[in-house]
Amino acid sequence: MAEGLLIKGYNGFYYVSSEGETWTCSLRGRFRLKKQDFLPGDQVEFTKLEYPKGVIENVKDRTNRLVRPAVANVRTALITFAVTNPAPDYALLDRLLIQVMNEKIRPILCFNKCELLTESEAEAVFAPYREAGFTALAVSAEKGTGLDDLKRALSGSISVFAGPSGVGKSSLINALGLGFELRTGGLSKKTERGRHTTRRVELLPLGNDAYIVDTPGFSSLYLPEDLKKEELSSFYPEFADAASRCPFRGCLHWNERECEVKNSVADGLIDQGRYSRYCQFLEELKEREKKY
Ligand SMILES: Nc1nc2c(ncn2[C@@H]2O[C@H](COP(=O)(O)OP(=O)(O)O)[C@@H](O)[C@H]2O)c(=O)[nH]1
Ligand SMILES: [Mg+2]
Ligand SMILES: [Zn+2]
Repeated sequence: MAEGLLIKGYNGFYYVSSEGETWTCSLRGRFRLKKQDFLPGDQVEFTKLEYPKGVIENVKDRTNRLVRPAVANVRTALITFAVTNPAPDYALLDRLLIQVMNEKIRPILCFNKCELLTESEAEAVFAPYREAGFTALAVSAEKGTGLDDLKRALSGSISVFAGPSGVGKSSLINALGLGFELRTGGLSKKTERGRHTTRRVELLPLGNDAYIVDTPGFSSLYLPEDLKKEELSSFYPEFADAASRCPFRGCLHWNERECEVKNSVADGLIDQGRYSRYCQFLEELKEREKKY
């Protein structure tokens, strides 16, 4: 039996990509009876009929599934911001990082519009994240710079975008992609939202077995519902070394009298901004836990 990747579903048909060809598949009747659903990102087994027709026989176990957008087997989230115009909202960036890591999805930070700043100005924008150990790429969709690095980072995985509107996500897909033209710029928030609710999720091929979802995910402004304040620091890889030396067990790196994380912030070894936002999130979690 042939194997392939489900790219999108539409009107009861499923488009399956396999060895460079796209097959238009229907389902065996028994799948309609079971509550089995099929999502973009699913690895499926199918029987080839006369090209391009096929029948899906089986779906393989998923490593994960996102609800919004509804996609299976997402390995990478491309958290995208502009270095300027608009300047990054770091609190949102950190919230997105936490949400993505909480789903066990690999975050890649992508900073677009780099041609609008000097190299050192742009670097100052993402330095705290590189120093923390995250992959942070500097790109320009407009000038085409950094796109090879980005392609390499995405190769062999299904990725979903995260990030606010206006930072250049659609422009990046157009710049990376193999001939699709997504609408960019000039859309009011309202139209954009309206459009996304009616649009179906689709995986766009970027070559090298890389696929990206055309609908952004992780738009929530809230920290994950199940997150406990004791777990928050696990989303800050740059705290780990100092945290292991904190004298108090279960140190929250907050108002403890002695704390190696706070010392490292004071010594300039941990970014002050990242730490301040950590404290802000910690208070949010404390408030939330008080309510229950
Ligand atoms: N200067 C500059 N502008 C860009 C770049 N990429 C996108 N833009 C512009 O930013 C605006 C928003 O882009 P769009 O792709 O629609 O962003 P999205 O809302 O994140 O999908 C558009 O006016 C683009 O032309 C870039 O690399 N440099
Ligand atoms: Mg867009
Ligand atoms: Zn501490």
